[in-house]
Amino acid sequence: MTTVATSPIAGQKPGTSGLRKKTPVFMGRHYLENFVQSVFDVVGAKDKTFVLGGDGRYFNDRAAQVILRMAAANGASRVIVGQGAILSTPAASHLIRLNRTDGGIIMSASHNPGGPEEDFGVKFNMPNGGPAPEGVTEAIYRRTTEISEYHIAEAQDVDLGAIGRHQLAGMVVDVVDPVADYAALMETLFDFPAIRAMFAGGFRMRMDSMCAVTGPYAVEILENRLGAAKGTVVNAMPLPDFGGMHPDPNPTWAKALMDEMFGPDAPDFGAASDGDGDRNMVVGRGVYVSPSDSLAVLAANAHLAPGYKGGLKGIARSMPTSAAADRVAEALGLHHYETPTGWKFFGNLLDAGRATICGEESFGTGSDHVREKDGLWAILLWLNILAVRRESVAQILHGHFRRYGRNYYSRHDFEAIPVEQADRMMEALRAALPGLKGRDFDGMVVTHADDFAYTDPVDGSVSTKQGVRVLFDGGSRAVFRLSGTGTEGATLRLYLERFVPGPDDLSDDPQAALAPVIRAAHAIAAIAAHTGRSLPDVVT
Ligand code: VG1
Ligand code: CO
Repeated sequence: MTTVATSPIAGQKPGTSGLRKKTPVFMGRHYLENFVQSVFDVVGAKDKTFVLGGDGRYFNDRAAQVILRMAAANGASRVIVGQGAILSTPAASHLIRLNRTDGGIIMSASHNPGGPEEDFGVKFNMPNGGPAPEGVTEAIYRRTTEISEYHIAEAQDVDLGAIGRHQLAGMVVDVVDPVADYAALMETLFDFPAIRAMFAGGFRMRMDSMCAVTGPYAVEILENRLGAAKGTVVNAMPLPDFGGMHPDPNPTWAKALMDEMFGPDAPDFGAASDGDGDRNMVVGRGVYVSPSDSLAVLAANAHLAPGYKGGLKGIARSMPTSAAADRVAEALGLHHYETPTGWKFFGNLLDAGRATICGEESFGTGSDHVREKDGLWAILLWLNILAVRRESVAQILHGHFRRYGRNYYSRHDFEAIPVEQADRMMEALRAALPGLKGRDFDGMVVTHADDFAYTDPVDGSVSTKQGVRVLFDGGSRAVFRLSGTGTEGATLRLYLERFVPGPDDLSDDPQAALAPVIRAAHAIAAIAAHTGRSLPDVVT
């Protein structure tokens, strides 16, 4: 064992989901080591068991060896690692729970591009399988500012390609199949025979794994176990640079899938997932399903899947997510919850049995089967619903709007804004909040404006400054917040929503339906004046 003297490195503050930095930063002297030692200092490693895996991006394999040697030197008794150091985020969450471990370390920067000049990330998940709550991430951050040494074993690499038990400086390393336990869990939740029969009957699907971690999972589950045609899953091989793709499942980055689903020979159902497999985009033939609508449809139909036939305990959504799911909860007589952005805020609700299904507008949906959002889970639940209802995605979606009304929704991202400009804009916006109520922006009258704060109903912890929301007469809304996952400048996220009850006489173009809200939002925040931007970089 070696103890290495080190000194704090600035800027290791974790964001919405763990710590993300440029790969060269992570590969820099003592950087990864400082963060990992800070995690072990805060959560304790002696005699503990952890899960370890990542999304396969550049540096994943090297970082895994470093983390294993550090776990050994810090006294951990056992680490369960996905073969090849691969684990999707939901599969890691499941392994943490299944093996009753003391938590896990997941190497991923999720949807951020991977490669020598792109992004890397590390996050710690708790024994419940979920992302560390704010209190723990803050403690880890504080530790990185005072750290003076880390511990690492002097040892050769463990052969992470070989499934089975290995030894590393007195610690057990169990290399496991990354897919098997996860696939078995999915079989307990969904009606595999019904979905298999649907595929056997000619149902066609396209799954775009975007050269990220879901490839092996999707091939095993969709093609091998459910009988989808060979080749249904494309970009199925996880690559260190994601094949140059941006593994963010949205219409901009999953354009090839969108083109196919809107093209002449479109399959019945299309889906894509992100870098670490926790998010999903769902597309029908000629119809895009917005993530907020997907959450609402899944919640309304979950009882059709065996794992949820007893009904739901409650539904939770992040604040910027549209209120479509709230309408379903109200119709079902269920509690609904509004949390800050980031899956860590759902953990207590799931643990306490207050919510069964959760979702975010950013293509994340999941349930209490793990403590992370789960891309393939959402795709399988959609397949289960399609198999039972025997309707198309478009029919299901339109039926849903007829019954519950429609929450038109879009998110506009303004990327790589100089941090000072973005901060000044948010500051000015916050200062203007008290005077906004009652003001009329071209027919859009403000009924309420605040900076979202959340009190966790289970442990009472309070999170403030979670995004500025401006509500308008008639159920429209604009939300402004800065991203906590970017690694370059600031990203402004502008979330736009407009509710139309009953029969829908608006066009099918959400941007057109939202035009008055978009205009009001720009006027209120003076986005162009502060940032020089009047058009977003990414629209979802
Ligand atoms: C984004 C999304 C948020 C999600 C987070 C992590 O955060 O908006 O909903 O939970 O990414 O997702 P931000 O702070 O950039 O808006 V993942 O799949 O990238 O770990
Ligand atoms: Co992700």
